Amino acid sequence: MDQLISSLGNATFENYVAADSGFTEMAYQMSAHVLTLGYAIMLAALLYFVLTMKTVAPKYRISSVLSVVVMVSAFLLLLVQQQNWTGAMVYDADSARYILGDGNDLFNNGYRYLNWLIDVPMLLFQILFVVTLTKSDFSSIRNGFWFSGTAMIVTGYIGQYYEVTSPTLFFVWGFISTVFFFHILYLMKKVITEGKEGAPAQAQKYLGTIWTLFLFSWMLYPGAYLMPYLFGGLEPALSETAVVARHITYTVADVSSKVIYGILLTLTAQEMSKAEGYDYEKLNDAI
Ligand code: RET
Repeated sequence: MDQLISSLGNATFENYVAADSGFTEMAYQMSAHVLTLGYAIMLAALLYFVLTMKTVAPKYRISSVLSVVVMVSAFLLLLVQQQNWTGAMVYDADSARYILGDGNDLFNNGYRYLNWLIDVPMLLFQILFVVTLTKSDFSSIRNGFWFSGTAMIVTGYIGQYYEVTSPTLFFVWGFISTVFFFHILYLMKKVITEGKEGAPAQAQKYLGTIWTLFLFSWMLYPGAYLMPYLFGGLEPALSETAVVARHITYTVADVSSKVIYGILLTLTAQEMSKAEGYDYEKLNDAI
């Protein structure tokens, strides 16, 4: 077993736990189930965004289109992520544990990071198609979102390879990523504050909720990145609880930051559409 551990190199801590103690039935299955729940929700929500497209005035529909793009990409990548989990582990009857299978892929969260490369810019652009900026320049905010979003993910993607082998590199890359994250939070706060000005009262309330949801759901990602250390202190914890906690955290974060966020933007756009004379509840079926 120790020899196996020493040959794991830059593999993420999930593999080290598999090689060290293996996973109990409960830890393995809960992980598989929560990963499955993740992609199933994306497919279901895809239908919501397609079917509600016409409940908002045409100029807001790009927001729904972006949600559709996010759902398709998240569905596919989360499906692959789930298969990566079940493909990497095998059941070992001798120890009654799930351990690393031989010859297959190891487990890696990288699919998620690559998914974010598509979804993070889309989610950030999305709100720009719903709100009207009163002071800031649309293209400079858009470029800031794109630049910092991409830089945050690429630096975090590099850092996650070192979560077991080099805590120093893991924290340095994580820190650089966090600087870009703060820039995104700053820009988003600005967009929401300006967006509230002149918006109907109910839309303002939704925008307030979107900011709270944004803070909560986006903070979960660095929490999941840190998970082996949240359970282990200065050393990464080889704990199956930490593995399951990471899968659950990512899934809650994905559902909140993509699906609930998209629904709240749809509701905001519906209110704004109504205020501009486009009330879907009063339209006839021909439209
Ligand atoms: C990383 C690395 C550690 C430091 C920070 C991170 C932030 C990640 C975030 C990801 C958001 C992803 C979303 C995906 C939706 O599809 C990269 C984990 C700060 C905020 C919203």
